[in-house]
Parts: sequence; structure tokens; C-alpha cells
Amino acid sequence: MYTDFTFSIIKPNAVRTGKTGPILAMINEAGFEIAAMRMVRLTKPQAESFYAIHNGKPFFEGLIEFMTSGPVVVMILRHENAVEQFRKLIGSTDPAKAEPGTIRKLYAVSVQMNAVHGSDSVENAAIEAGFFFSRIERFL
Ligand code: IDP
Ligand code: MG
Repeated sequence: MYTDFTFSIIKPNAVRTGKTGPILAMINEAGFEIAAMRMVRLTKPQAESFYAIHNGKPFFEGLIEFMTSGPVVVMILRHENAVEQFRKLIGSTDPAKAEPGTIRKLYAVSVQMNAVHGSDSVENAAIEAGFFFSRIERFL
């Protein structure tokens, strides 16, 4: 089983404001290899199933509206210990708590519009990558 990859999304706020390039540069500079990448506009059902774990929470409806508000960039990223290393690079969910130098510290504008997604486990990385890329083993 391949474990040294994670799945990421550059969220609509960051794409809309021209942060795709700077964020990709940070990802590369941190040593991640972009193994697969696509720009897509999520449909409501896609966003709802991607974030199904948060269904019922007070921020769910707003999150779905935000994630479908414009194009996003979806990626499979390779790195040793990728899930954990990428979560370190993006920083805390709440940008006010994100560490200096992290992607969210630099580019998040709120808890909701926090610029990037990163998988929280190896299992979820495979599930989430599978939402957007078929036969992900081709990229690993
Ligand atoms: P994560 O993206 O750091 O893993 P999760 O708790 O899994 O954070 O939440 C998923 C996404 O939902 C967050 O990245 C953010 O966009 C949004 N979100 C989480 N908590 C809140 C909140 O309290 N208010 C508004 N949006 C939230
Ligand atoms: Mg999460």
C-alpha cells in the first residue's frame, strides 16, 4: 500500500484572488511533488459528499456554498510522511491560530475561507483523491 501521499484542494477564495501560483510554489519549496493536478468546479452533491463528515454542523451549509462558489485546484501530493508533513505546512484550521509561515497564516481570510484543504489521514487521502482521480495508483 502506498502511504506517502496526500490530497489537497486550493479553495475558491485562494484561486479567485490569484494565490494559486504562490501556494503551488510553497508546496514545491517544501519538497512536495505534484503527482496529479486539475482545476474543477465542485457541484453541490460533490461538495456535500466530500465534506459528509461535517453534515449537520452549524457551518456545513456555508461550507458547501463556499466550496461551490468558484473553481478549485485538486492535487495529489507526494512526500515522505505526506499527510502529517502537509498538515504542518498548511497550519491550523483557524488562521488566527495558524503558525507563522504556514499557507493558512499567509492566505486564509477566515476559518471558512482558509485557502487550502489537506487530508487528515492516509485512509482519507486515498478516499479523497479517489473523488477526483480514477485509478490513483497511476500517480503514486
Ligand atoms: P481542516 O480543513 O483543518 O481539516 P475541518 O475541521 O475538517 O478542518 O473542517 C473542514 C473545513 O470546514 C475547514 O477547512 C473550513 O473551511 C470549514 N470549517 C471548519 N470549522 C468551521 C467553523 O467553525 N466555521 C466555518 N467554517 C468552518
Ligand atoms: Mg478536515
